[in-house]
Amino acid sequence: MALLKILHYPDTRLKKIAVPVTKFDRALAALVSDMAETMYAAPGIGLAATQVDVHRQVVVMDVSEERNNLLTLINARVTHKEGAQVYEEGCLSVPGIYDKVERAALVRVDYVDIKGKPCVLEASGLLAVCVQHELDHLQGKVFVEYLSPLKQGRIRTKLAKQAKANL
Ligand code: K1U
Ligand code: ZN
Repeated sequence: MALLKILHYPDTRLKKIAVPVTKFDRALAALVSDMAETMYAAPGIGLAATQVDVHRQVVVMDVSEERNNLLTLINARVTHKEGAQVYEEGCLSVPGIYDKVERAALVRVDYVDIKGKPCVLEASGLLAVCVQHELDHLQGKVFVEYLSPLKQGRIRTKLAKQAKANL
């Protein structure tokens, strides 16, 4: 197992669109295991492969209090969205920034598990927020893109300062 490096906004690699997984092999299992370890260590409640510079449709999530309910979504597609909710989101690729984003309240998602078995997830509340946030990453979208251009500019300046300070 290994901790992976998480890309930080506005790294252009976060804009890449992930391709579907076609091989359900040991390399995929190792990627999922490393992503889960990286998410738990961060700590976070989700991580998309895009954030670790792997451009394949792989997401790990765990929104449980006990941190013992790992969900792995591969080749996920939202098939139904309903209602709206606003949640103050964070992102491991945008450290220290939290802001409100409106998303669907309920989502139904078709995906396959790590063995390629078809599954369906129905999610509401934080899980629904997290699914939508992670699937956005796979499409090259970071949550700050829902914010005003003014806020996005401030976030870029703040993160550039942080990056300079960490050199
Ligand atoms: O995708 C990511 O960058 C992970 C992100 C997921 C997320 C958080 C909040 C709303 C939507 C999506 C995070 O996990 S940020 C860290 C965080 O929220 C958290 C960390 C530890 C415990 C509880 C929350
Ligand atoms: Zn994120």
